Amino acid sequence: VSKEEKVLEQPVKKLEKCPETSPLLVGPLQVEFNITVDLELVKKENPNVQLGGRFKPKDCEALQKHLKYWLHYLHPILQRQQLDYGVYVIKQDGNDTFNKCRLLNTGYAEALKEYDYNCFVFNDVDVIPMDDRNTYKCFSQPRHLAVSLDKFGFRLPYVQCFGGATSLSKEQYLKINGFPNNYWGWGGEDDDIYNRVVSRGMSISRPDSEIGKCRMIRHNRDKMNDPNPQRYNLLSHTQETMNKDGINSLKTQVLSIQKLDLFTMITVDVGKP
Ligand code: BGN
Repeated sequence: VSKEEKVLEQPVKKLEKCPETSPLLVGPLQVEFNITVDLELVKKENPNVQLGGRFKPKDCEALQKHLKYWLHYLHPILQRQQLDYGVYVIKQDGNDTFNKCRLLNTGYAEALKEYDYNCFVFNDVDVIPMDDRNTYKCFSQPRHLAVSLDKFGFRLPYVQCFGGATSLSKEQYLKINGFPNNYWGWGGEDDDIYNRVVSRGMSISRPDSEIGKCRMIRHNRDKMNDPNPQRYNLLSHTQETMNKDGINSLKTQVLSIQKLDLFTMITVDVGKP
């Protein structure tokens, strides 16, 4: 997930440069001169190009700063864990209010179209495990992996906490009808998932607090990810809403699937609140 939901007191350092090799490149292109070109259409298809033909990448620092560290640490860990895995980065298109669970649900559905995965780890791009014995696999109960975050003083902030990085088998995920689609902005969606898990008779499994240590990359809150004032109300109705709201009611549009060197990038239109 390419937007994050945490606010931190520390000032964020200056934005870093884009990587030497852009992760967005697709390689060989078809170049033809017998097609009609409509400049109005070229303009529409390139909405980020400004007057005078100016362009400046704007999500570079997020993509690169967080994802680059995640890939650097996780790929070796996942291989040492001898997992049969794939990395999918699910990015919300546009600049409207963030909807994390729609992205996660879309990632689940798209990954399954490519391979018969039976386990799904949902990892915030800014959360990185500090011990490779924290196995990124599925357990007999849904697993909370990010149990001792540095930003919470390496302690679980509350027992129902189920955010940062979690794993659910396909069966466990389907049992809770996936994740809620109606949480916009920051907060509560992870607690809703917790409610779903418990209301289906499951419990949360966790590594111990030493093995479960994780670091979170410090950053300011993203634009369009303000705390959701509706989260308390939504959370009090999980039981009633979860059967009709979830993977069985997901309505997002996949805009692109890019196979890059170290991950598959899926860009998604999640709609608007
Ligand atoms: C909780 C948030 C979670 C968030 C954690 C950690 C809510 C719902 C109302 C009680 N839950 O308070 O979404 O992951 O903090 O930051 O705000």
